[in-house]
Amino acid sequence: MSAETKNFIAGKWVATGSTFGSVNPATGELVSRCAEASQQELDAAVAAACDAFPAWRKTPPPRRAETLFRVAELLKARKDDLARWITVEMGKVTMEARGDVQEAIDMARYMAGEGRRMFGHTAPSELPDKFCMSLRDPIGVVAVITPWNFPIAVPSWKILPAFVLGNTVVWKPSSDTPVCAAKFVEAFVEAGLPPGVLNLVLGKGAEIGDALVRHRDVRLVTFTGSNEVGHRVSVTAAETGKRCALEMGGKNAIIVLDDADLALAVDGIVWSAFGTSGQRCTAASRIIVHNTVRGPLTELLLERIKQLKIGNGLDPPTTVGPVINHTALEKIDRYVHIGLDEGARLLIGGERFSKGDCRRGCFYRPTVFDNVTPAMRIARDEIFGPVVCIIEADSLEEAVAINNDVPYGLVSSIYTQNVDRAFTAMRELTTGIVYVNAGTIGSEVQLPFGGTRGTGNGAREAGQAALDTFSEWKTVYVDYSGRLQRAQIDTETRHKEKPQNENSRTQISSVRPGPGKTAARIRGRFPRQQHRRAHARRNVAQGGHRH
Ligand code: UN1
Repeated sequence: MSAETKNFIAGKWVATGSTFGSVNPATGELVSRCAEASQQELDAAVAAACDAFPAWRKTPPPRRAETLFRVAELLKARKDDLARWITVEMGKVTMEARGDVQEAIDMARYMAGEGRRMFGHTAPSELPDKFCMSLRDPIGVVAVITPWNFPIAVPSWKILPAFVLGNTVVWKPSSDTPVCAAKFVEAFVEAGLPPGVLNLVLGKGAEIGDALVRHRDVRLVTFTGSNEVGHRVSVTAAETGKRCALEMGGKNAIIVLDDADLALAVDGIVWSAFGTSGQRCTAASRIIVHNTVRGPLTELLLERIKQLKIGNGLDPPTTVGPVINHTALEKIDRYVHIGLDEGARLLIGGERFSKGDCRRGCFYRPTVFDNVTPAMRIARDEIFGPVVCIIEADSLEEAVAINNDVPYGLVSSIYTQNVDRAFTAMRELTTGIVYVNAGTIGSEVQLPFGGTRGTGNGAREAGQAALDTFSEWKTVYVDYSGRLQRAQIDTETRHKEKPQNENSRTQISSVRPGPGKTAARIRGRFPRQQHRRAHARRNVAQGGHRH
């Protein structure tokens, strides 16, 4: 068990009057008592983030990035320890917990690299002697609200780009994984992040999370979690005039065509459907299979599922850990009964697993339904557990149509050995992420992550796209003509101008050093001041703006 887990505000760990417990889903044991933030701590956290913002935003980005590089090193040194906390607090098996930490290390390195890039754009102007560019500016105080299924990786997708771009953060992690959150914050503290740049508030979403989204000094809310809560976040953000980036549910499918390598497809299905016990927004919960290969695919799949080992994620042979809590367990069980009532056929699983030590935890058997039709609720709703539906299709076109016809649009995958079909699918699948000959999980930090339809609101995380989510574009026009130049207006008259006289600027600028002439001598012939005076005279004579 860990000592009491506290809030982190303005560079200090802060206890409060009331606490809540974090519980190990594999054993039911208490992991830590955690200090629950009230409105008072929330206000202090937002005030600290506001106060820290001016200096942090003016810190040169390469300096900000140095802190991120140090965070990467600290996470790397603590990978085993952090992974252990992840398994203890949310249940995923050790190998996956290490992947969770690795994803944050990768993101820290990638975003730290942005400290020396963070490219803006230059574009030509329609007017002479005018320079145009766009630059990235931070937004201000960012509210970061994160789920329990990736207690380190998902927060890193939000906090690291926010920081390199010069924002400050108030972070409310899931109340199921507060210890992992505090451990992540420790890495930032040791990396030398200035006080107030990162603040942590612990508590329930409905209370402290809602107050954070509502807070008038928060400029951007970035949220990953359920559609139900995401919708509320989005309404509150709109009411209070904030930007908001949402990452929500999925009902991801793997399409298996009749020319697919079936053994490879089964590897992808087992990993995508039962990895993290199906508790990824990227998990595969639908298999859309060509009817001619449904039999052999199902047989291979059931064979592989029988080899999975359910148990505590800390035990090396375990391949499927617990689900997060009893509420999740009940929801999964409820959906299994909905599936049976709808007429789907249960092939394996469909019940809790409570053998031996598992009786104390929240375990559910990997579950497969077939005879599922696209209209059934188990084929449309996000269950967020180890449950997968097999749906038949007669063609690529039908498979794609079934894939696209759900309220979510995060990931789809297709197994085929035909390059024409693969490219057709890449074009026609309407999800934010598409895999060919790989399952639905395995996103990498250097590419955009996010989905269409009910999965999100268009914002993306990771990759270069994250920079747009966490910054404002500032467009800068520099007019060095020394006169009023009107965009869209003075562009029209220029081509009608009469040939210019001897003193005109065009002539000046057209002089090039010829043989025996040097640039310095030419500058000497047309000194700056003389040039300006000539301009001023012409401007007066010609009524202002023209040459
Ligand atoms: C999530 O499920 O919330 O591709 C994130 C993946 C991981 C990220 C998952 N890299 O499954």
